[in-house]
Amino acid sequence: MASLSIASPELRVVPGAGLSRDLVPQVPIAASRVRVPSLAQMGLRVSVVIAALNEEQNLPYVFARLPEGLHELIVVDGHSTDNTVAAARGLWPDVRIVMQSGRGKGNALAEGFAACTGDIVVTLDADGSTDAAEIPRFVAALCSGADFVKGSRFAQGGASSDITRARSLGNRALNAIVNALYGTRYTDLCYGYNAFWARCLPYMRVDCDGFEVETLINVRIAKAGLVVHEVPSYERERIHGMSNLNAVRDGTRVLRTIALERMSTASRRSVLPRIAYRLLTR
Ligand SMILES: Nc1nc2c(ncn2[C@@H]2O[C@H](COP(=O)(O)OP(=O)(O)OP(=O)(O)O)[C@@H](O)[C@H]2O)c(=O)[nH]1
Ligand SMILES: [Mg+2]
Repeated sequence: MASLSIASPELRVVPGAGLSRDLVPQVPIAASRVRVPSLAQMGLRVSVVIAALNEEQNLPYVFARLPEGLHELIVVDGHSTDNTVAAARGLWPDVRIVMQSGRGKGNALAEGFAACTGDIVVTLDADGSTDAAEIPRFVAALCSGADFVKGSRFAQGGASSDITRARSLGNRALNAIVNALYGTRYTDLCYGYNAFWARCLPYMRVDCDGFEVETLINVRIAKAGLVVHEVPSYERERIHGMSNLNAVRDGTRVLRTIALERMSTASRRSVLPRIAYRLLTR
């Protein structure tokens, strides 16, 4: 793991062509199977982890954009009450289904990560908002020297037709806090489209339940001093169904996570942060 440890976190936005909106799936799976260069030919075992809660109707769009040559596709089902699991199996016969034991996206990703057997792990959403056809660009950034590759809607070439103005402002404020605390240059702390070498998992130790999971991962990656690249990503609106995110509730959880992570570091050095940390985690 020595190669992962560097003195200070380095965050670079990887230059790349702007994302075409043509990448956004408009038609169901049968009509839109997209050919992209084989990841298997590159000799990389890429595991894709998708947390899904009642996404039966969106899975055809999501799976249609998956590149060929994946090592494994893992869908972590969050006790869906629709036919998410059957739909996944019907669309992708080799899919590995993980039935999450707890609740929330954080718990789902933790259990999905535990099931991964690939060299590279990619996370994306099941609601059709993230485009799986972008995966090769994430993998290319990992191969060019990054330990962790963050998708960013706000890096040059990225965009979102989904995020509201209020959420965008909140995200920007949270970026600013984390960047000030850790000397990073994250532009999109709360985005669920990311990729990393599986060897980074011990640094993440995902142990949260909810939508604060991306923040927790980003902060722990920064604390470990791993090399982070950002790649521009285009997010569209969820295709079917309702969002599970509540901006105030989940924004508060993100803030609490940032505070706890900071105190857990500080508490190793002095008494007051240790007391505050214990009170907050009781
Ligand atoms: N397994 C599992 N998946 C979840 C859970 N909550 C959300 N997800 C999935 O996590 C992904 C992101 O959730 P969304 O509800 O789309 O939230 P969001 O993308 O942050 O918010 P929007 O931009 O409003 O869509 C989707 O694929 C959901 O199906 C959960 O408790 N368990
Ligand atoms: Mg969504």
